[in-house]
Amino acid sequence: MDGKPTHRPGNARPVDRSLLREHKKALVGIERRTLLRGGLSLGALTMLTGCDVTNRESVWNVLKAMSGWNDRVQAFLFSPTRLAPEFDAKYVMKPHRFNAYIGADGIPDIDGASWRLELGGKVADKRPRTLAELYAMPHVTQRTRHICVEGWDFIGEWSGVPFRHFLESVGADLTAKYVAFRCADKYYGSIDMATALHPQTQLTTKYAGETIDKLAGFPVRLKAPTKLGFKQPKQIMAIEVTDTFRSGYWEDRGFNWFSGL
Ligand SMILES: Nc1nc2c(c(=O)[nH]1)N[C@H]1C(S)=C(S)[C@@H](COP(=O)(O)O)O[C@H]1N2
Ligand SMILES: [Mo]
Repeated sequence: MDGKPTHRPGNARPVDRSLLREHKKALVGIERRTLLRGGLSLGALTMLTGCDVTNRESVWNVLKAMSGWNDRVQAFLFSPTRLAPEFDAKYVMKPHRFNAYIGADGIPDIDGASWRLELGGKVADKRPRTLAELYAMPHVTQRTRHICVEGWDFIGEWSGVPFRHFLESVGADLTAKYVAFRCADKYYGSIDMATALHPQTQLTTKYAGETIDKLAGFPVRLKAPTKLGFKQPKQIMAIEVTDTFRSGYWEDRGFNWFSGL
């Protein structure tokens, strides 16, 4: 990946049929490899096929092919050190592209002054955190591609507290298996600890340099660019560190829990 997107956000290219056919061939070839039977990650597929999974149509094809794959094998292939590609500022989509299971009209208004982040499970210091406390923590900025399982994507710029730093600051047990989230709009989800500790996973407070609005997840949302959009909860109300598997809103509707690279 050379940091250049293969298309401008929102500017769909015509579907390249020959590319799709090549994909099919590659997939069949990979399925024959005994070692990998049963599961593959997006990252592994990129490496093995040399196909550009950052292209809109190929991402969609890969996702469709992935949907039946087994979470455990995918997690096995996940590399905690492999980074999602980052992009130049000129590709950042403004305004931010919104998506949620409810329409924009249904997104709750949250009062930042009275909002508290609840902490639960294997966390030493469960005192609820204020937004001011989160704002005071060190922030990093990333320009990465957000990929939704519905088949669209955009490049955005998110700033936030590295999630590893946040977890350490509250005394979370980093050997626990999962981190689970509950949101203001009844959305919920969970990620594996390796993803939680990934260097690009952050508790986001800003989009393109401005405090995120409620559509982008105010007061805080998770950004985990090694995961699909639905693994990145917005308007977080509670975080739990746990060894007990917790499902998610879209996982309960049939999507693959791992859903990442
Ligand atoms: N609270 C909440 N978080 C959510 C969702 C949602 O419906 N509610 N949708 C998920 C899905 S499917 C996607 S693609 C992204 C969209 O994030 P965006 O609006 O910043 O593009 O948010 C994810 N997080
Ligand atoms: Mo999504």
